[in-house]
Amino acid sequence: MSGALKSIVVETKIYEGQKPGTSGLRKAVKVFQQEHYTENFVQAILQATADRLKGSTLVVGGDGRYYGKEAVNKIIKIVAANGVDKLIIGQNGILSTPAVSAIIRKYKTLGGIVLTASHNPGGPDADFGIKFNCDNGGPAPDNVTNEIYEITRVLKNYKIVPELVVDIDKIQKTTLQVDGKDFTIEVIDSVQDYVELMKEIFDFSAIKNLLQGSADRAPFQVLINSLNGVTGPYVKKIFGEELGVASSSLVNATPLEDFGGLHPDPNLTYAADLVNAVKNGPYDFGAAFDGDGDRNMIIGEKAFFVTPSDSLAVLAANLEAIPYFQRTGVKGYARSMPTGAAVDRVAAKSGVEFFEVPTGWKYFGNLMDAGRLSLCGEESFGTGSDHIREKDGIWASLAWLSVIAKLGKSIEDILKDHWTTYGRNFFTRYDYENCDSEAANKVMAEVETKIEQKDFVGTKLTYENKVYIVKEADNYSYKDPVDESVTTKQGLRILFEDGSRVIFRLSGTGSSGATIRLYVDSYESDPSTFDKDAQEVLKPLVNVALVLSKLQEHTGRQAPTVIT
Ligand code: VG1
Ligand code: CO
Repeated sequence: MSGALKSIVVETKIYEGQKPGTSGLRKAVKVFQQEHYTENFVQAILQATADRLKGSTLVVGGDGRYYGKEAVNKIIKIVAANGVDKLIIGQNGILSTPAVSAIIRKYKTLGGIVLTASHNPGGPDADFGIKFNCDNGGPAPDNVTNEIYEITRVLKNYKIVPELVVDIDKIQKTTLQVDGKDFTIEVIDSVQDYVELMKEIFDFSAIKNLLQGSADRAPFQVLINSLNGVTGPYVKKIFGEELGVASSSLVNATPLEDFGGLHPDPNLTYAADLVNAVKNGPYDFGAAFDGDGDRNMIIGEKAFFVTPSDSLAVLAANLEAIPYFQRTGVKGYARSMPTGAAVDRVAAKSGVEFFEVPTGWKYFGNLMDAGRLSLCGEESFGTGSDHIREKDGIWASLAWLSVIAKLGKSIEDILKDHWTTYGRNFFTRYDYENCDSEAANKVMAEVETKIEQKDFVGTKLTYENKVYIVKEADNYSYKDPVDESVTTKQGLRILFEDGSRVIFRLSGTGSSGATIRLYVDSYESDPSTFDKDAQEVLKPLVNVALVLSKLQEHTGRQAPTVIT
């Protein structure tokens, strides 16, 4: 390809429903494959950046799922036609979500396009997704995604350079002439920038010493499962090459277009292989990550499960184990609203500022940008810090290994000590996936009608001999302390006098039907309860929630699809 390239304008047709959810636009691959569908959405993203687009640099990459490369090739052509100066592309179209965030920040780009449906399955009959991250490296906030959506509803055409073809499998930098001006394409190593960042944040030699053991201490054995998602190459580089972990302990570490048929969601159900291997094997530590690498699950010896809410709290209490925080200090902690409240107690004890935000990582960004937030997390296996503006699975596993190296204890002992100091928040989430939308709406309406009744506060809800008195109930809304924007209808909450909480939300990441999420959180300070099974402790509250919502009646579901 040589000489001058020219853009053309393609008349298009409008597609309904290009509304980004909790994290980008997620639909079946077949939906994205429709003529103009992907092009429309990409053009809308670019138009939403308005006058900042001309002369800018953008990043693109994704989790390697089916349709990713085709989407990259389309994006190259559309970006070139819209007056962008430079496009940075992960080799083979591969970049984890945290890596995109890191690259946006490092090279000060206008933003990045992330090609992923995250933890949703991949392949020709599964899901694809497109997400836009802004110049702070974080997921576009609501005002930007609303703008993108509004543009998709009126879009008449898009611009494209049909002849522009680039080999994205080869690391290279090329400058071409497009419409009489320079357009540069840089295909970069997918892992290098991210690995450099991790080495600045963590003490790799301390972690390596832990993993390799010494004369008086056995090696600390880890098993890392990438679920055939994007983290494979990052894991091989960091855990394999840098930290010396044997490749036999780094499993499913090659990104596959269909994740090898796995559901790349690191929880007890979908990462059961990891759980079983750690339960029956010699391992001290197990970690799994989701398709795009922003989620993590951490388990200890014999598959001792660390709930994400506890994981956040333990890291909060031990941040001084990590060199990055020794340098920056600890500015604040935050969690999403449904996340178990364990970190609240660490914040209260240490006097560090604390925030509760709606579900979705985009709500943490403003607080981080304002220098008020260092560490945050979500119950959905998301943990991260202000080193970037996305949650970060590999970061979380390195953070845990740093804490373990510092404390010299097993994961189980670290958790038990934590509960002894702070008490224990028991947490569970029930997911009812792929319900009929109408039925799911009925469940939500049932709860909303009840909690709106004037005398609902003070109501006693009972299960066997347990009595819960309603202290407060609402449809959660949030006012951002930085820009004062208000976000409403973020989940139905029932707060009880003893501090327990029950929350109902509809998922915003599915591609069809509706997923109902029921979150239950309660606090115990009595040490004799700490060893109990969370399901047993929370059973009365779960039942109260099921009766109140008539969930089983409305949906016909006797049991959830996934229990966390
Ligand atoms: C889910 C999680 C939420 C998370 C989001 C994106 O959203 O509950 O906490 O931020 O996924 O994660 P929802 O609307 O389905 O509950 V990821 O790793 O899929 O980008
Ligand atoms: Co993800």
